[in-house]
Amino acid sequence: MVPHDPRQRIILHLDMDSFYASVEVRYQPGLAGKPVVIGADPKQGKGRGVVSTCSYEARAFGVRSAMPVSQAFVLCPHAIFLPPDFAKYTRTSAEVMEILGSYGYPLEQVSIDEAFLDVSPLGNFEAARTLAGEIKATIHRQLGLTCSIGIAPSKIVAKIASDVKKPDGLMIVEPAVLHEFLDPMTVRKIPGIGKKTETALFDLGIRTIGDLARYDIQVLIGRFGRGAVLLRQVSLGIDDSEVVARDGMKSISREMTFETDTDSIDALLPAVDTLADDVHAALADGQLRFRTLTVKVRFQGFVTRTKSHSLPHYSRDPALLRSHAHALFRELYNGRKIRLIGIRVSSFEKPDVQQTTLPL
Ligand code: TTP
Ligand code: MG
Repeated sequence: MVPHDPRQRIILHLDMDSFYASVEVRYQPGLAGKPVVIGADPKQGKGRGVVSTCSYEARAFGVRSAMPVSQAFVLCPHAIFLPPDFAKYTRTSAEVMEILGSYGYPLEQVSIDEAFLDVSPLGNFEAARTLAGEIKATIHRQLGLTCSIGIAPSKIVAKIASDVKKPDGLMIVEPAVLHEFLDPMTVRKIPGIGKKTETALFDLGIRTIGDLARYDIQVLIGRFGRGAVLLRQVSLGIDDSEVVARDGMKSISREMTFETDTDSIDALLPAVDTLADDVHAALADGQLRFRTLTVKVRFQGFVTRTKSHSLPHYSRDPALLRSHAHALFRELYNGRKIRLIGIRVSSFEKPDVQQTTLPL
């Protein structure tokens, strides 16, 4: 037997499958096996707004997150279109996190439906595989939901791995097969690489993560600046960041990327409203009140600007949240095309001292 290297980390990343859609199916079992689309009302193809997510049955028709609902309606008119019910999703998310937390490893929740566990104390990847099977079975038994899990020596690779066998997947990347796993993959599989960076990399002749790992670093730095070093590290599977267990939440944020960059205020303001309502649902579910609101706008070309405002009192009033979000957004809006909008609330009222963990 090969002795265990104590510096060897084993990181598990879990991501729920078609999360909002699966939760709806759980509440309405008659929807099982059908194309289900969660998002704005498609209004027979005339609706504005975007798809939040959709079931894998709807994905077979080409429907995707962030796509205009009007387009989803064209692709799959017989789909069942449902409005998002954020309170339900936040509650279910808390249930998932509770199951994950119950194993006693450091847990870092990174979004409503994904989290990292640092399971290094298990000592080997086989034990981690067994644990992953238990977690998947428990979530399925208790919540009737499936998830996908990736296990790897670093957070970034675990996250890439959880995505490759979706839905209901389990992918283990041991150190010995790290490069075999990463090299043939398209660069788009790296979290954070969107269409723009992908195109810029293609222009340099870089298509796969292996291409990126071998490319002249000086040329990369010339093209991407400091980001190039990070890209190179990721391409080699290097990521020393720790799983940061958090006791209680510091902020709640939601963001939305548009299918195509837009400067239309008729598309942008409803997006701000949707995000504000989504944040409000999470606040209400966690019984939290905030003081600081931040709006983020990413323009075409990736220039990102944020504006914050601190209220004189703690609040979770949905109308106030919307109106301040609108005001901050209007300060940022300059007529240029926008790629992404985000809203974050922070500076929470101190919860009951007994309460050290908060549901999302
Ligand atoms: P994801 O984990 O990205 O997507 P998913 O869980 O729906 O599907 P997958 O099986 O591919 O993981 O996001 C989690 C939830 O976040 C998703 O169910 C809905 C929401 N979401 C949006 O509202 N808008 C978006 O653009 C995306 C990507 C997600
Ligand atoms: Mg998911």
